[in-house]
Amino acid sequence: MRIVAALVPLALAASLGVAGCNKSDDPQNLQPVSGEQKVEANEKGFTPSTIAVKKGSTTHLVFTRTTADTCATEVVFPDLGIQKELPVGKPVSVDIPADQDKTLRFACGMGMFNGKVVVK
Ligand SMILES: [Cu+2]
Repeated sequence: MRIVAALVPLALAASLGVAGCNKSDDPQNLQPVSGEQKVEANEKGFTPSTIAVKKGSTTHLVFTRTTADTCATEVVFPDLGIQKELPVGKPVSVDIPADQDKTLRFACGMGMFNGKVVVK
C-alpha cells in the first residue's frame, strides 16, 4: 500500500511532463531510424534533440552546424568517449552503437545544449 501511494504522484508528474513538452520529442512517439540521421546544430541547440535508433541497425548521426552564432561548436558523447568539433557547414559523422537498448546523451562542449539517442 505504501508503494502504491508513492507511485501515484510519480505517475502524475510523468504525465504532466509529457503533456507539457513537444510530443515529437518524446522517444515513445518516435519511429526508430536506421542508416543516416541528420542533426542540425544551430542557435537553439541540436535539432532534432531526441533521436530514436533501431536496435541492431548500423546508424550514424551527421551533425552539421549552420551558424556561427551558437554555443554548439562541438558535440560530446560522454558515454562513447567522443568529442568532435563542428566547423560551420562541415558535416561531422558519429557512429551509434545500436547493439542493445540504451540511451546515449550528447551535448555541446559546455553542456548547455543537450540531446539524446534512444536505441530501441
Ligand atoms: Cu555549449
